[in-house]
Amino acid sequence: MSELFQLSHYVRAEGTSSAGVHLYHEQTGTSTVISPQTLELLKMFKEPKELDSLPNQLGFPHLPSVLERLCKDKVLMPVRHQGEDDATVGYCEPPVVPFLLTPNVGTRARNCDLVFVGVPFDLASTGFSGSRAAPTSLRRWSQSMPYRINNETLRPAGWYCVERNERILEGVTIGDLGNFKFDPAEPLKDIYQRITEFVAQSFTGSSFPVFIGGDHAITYPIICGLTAGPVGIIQFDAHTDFAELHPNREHHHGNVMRRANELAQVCAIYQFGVSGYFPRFRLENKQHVVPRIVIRDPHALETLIERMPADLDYYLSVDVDVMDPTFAPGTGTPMPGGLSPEELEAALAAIVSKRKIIAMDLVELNIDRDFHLNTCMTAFHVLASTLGTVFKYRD
Ligand SMILES: [Mn+2]
Repeated sequence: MSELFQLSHYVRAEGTSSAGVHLYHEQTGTSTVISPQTLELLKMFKEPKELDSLPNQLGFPHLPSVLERLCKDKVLMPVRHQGEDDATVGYCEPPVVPFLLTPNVGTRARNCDLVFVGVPFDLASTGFSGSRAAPTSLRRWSQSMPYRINNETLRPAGWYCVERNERILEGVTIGDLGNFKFDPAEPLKDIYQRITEFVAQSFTGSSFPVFIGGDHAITYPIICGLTAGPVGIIQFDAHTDFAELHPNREHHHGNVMRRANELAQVCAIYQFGVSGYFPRFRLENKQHVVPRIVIRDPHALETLIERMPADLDYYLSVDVDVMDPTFAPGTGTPMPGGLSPEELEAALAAIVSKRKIIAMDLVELNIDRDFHLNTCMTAFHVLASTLGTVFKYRD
């Protein structure tokens, strides 16, 4: 099989003149003028194609030279085959159904603006296991929002949101790296170590990664690999996840934030939506607990956000159990009296529009406990809305 080529993510159509259609390449900063006929040819390369697979009846007298020029101008780019020269792909298996049906999977996902990764790990859950199925279930549900390229601009079309009366994620390229692979018989510390290595090798550029758990234990090795800091953590969770650590044992989903609190690069941990009864409760040095009454009062929430350092990068971690089990029964350790999806969505929008988020995870979505996929669809809705806001305010 000869090499596959695809329309570069960085090319957009700027308009037409008597000379033809003007293309601009965001990465090289160069402009190219092509004929309307060549534009039709380019649209065939929204999906990967072999150069010599094009039908002869396209009517181009000099098709090979046209293609050669498009490749020289980096309008058409070769698609590297999965795993060919990229060690990081070895950490993942390709998705059965990609998030939002994006064609950018495996290696091709890496340079996208928004990159999904599944971490189907639930071996550190003290409650019900089952969150390992969440990445694939969310992907299936996400098919209701298929990723499309705008035929005029050749850029990602995004989606029109009725409630906001605006398009979200327009122009944002989206990829799916697949699911992080591990052997359930591996020692936990080895799995965590490889998650850290994988994250450190995969996210060195400007991509915004979204990690879909899995249980909450994955947040610690992700942060270790993602940044040397300084970083703040914004956590939405019914629990603090500050249970005591035990010497000679790995962390689990119930004490993952106590472990994160030990990291030098973590400056602060803001915990939104914590509830429950504790025999003993003492805040640790970096820990800020934000009760639900503050989240439900827009003015109180604004005041709190103003107190969060403005020049800090933040990692966002959303545990679906912060929502009430009425809306989100599909979780390993449900807690009554939680947020409604609207309250969660509004609070997330208020925060991510004012503070810089560098990456996020969505954890503890337990499909085995998820009757009628309530939690899956609710979590996906909140996730799509939040990512829309993140990219609206991103530099
Ligand atoms: Mn949690």
